Amino acid sequence: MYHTDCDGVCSCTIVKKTLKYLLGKDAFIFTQKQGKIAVTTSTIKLLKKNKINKFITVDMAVDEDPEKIKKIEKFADILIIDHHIKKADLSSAKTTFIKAQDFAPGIQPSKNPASKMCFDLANFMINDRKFINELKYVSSIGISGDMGYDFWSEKKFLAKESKEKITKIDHIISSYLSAKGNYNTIVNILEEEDIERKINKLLVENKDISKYYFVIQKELERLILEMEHRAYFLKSDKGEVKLVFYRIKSRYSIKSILSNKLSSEYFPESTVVIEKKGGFSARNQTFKISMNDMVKSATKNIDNSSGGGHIPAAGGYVPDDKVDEFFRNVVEYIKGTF
Ligand SMILES: [Mn+2]
Repeated sequence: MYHTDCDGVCSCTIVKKTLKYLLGKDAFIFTQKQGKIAVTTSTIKLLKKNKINKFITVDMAVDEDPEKIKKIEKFADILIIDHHIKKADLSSAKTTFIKAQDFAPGIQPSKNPASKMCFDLANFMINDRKFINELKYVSSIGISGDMGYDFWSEKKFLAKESKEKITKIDHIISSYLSAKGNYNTIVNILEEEDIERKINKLLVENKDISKYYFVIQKELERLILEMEHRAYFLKSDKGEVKLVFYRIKSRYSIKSILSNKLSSEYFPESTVVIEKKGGFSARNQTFKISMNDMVKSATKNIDNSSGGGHIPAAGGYVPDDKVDEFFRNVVEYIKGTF
């Protein structure tokens, strides 16, 4: 089970290929609905119905709801590989729980995408250079998706000169996921043997996939054009923008792409929150304000809400009629930081 974003798709591909390599078995792969970051009740039913007795989750904050994991432990062994900030310790006789903050304590967990962790774990077990390089290539796309490329090229894990090409592939994949949501389609492409050589043909020049890049770019342009009069801007006495809170309407799952873009290109010093139908995506890449803490605090008194993530990025959900309350809580929180 994998997260519905580029890092999730790449993590899933790495684990699926590794299982095939080591055991000769093809894993059954699936996602939950966008934004459902802990295990849902329907997932437990699905696993039971298919008599699954080995369950692996990647890039999912399943520790947000430990009870659901306890239920799955009754019929399956579990492996959890994730880099969201730890909320509960799920380690047990049945569950192997690997969080970035324990796996690599010296590295900011948000900079250690699940694809990088999955790659490192596979690398411990496999000596085949060619196979490992294929996994590394897939991990580079996932790392780019979680905005970790520069960090890992400074650490000499990734090549600086490949950044442009990998970023482009990441953007094509992320656009396809947000417009179409056929996550397994991308995994099926990325798991191809020799994918680095084939990726132009299978993805970049494949119009059924890459056309969505332009669809999403156009939608981003529209939303950015309308932002000036639709978004709320909280400013300091000196006139610096401290918070952009933007409620959008769009037919695409575009919140995190938009918040990434606004935060990196327009408001690198501010907090950016994008909300659509109660779902939200928050970003602040200064690392001075934790989005995880902000979101937890702003949702804590709202029933049926959820939220959390990383220091620079977090997401979650509040019921539609509670968005105003959530908005006020976010404004109060940011006011308390300057
Ligand atoms: Mn991730």
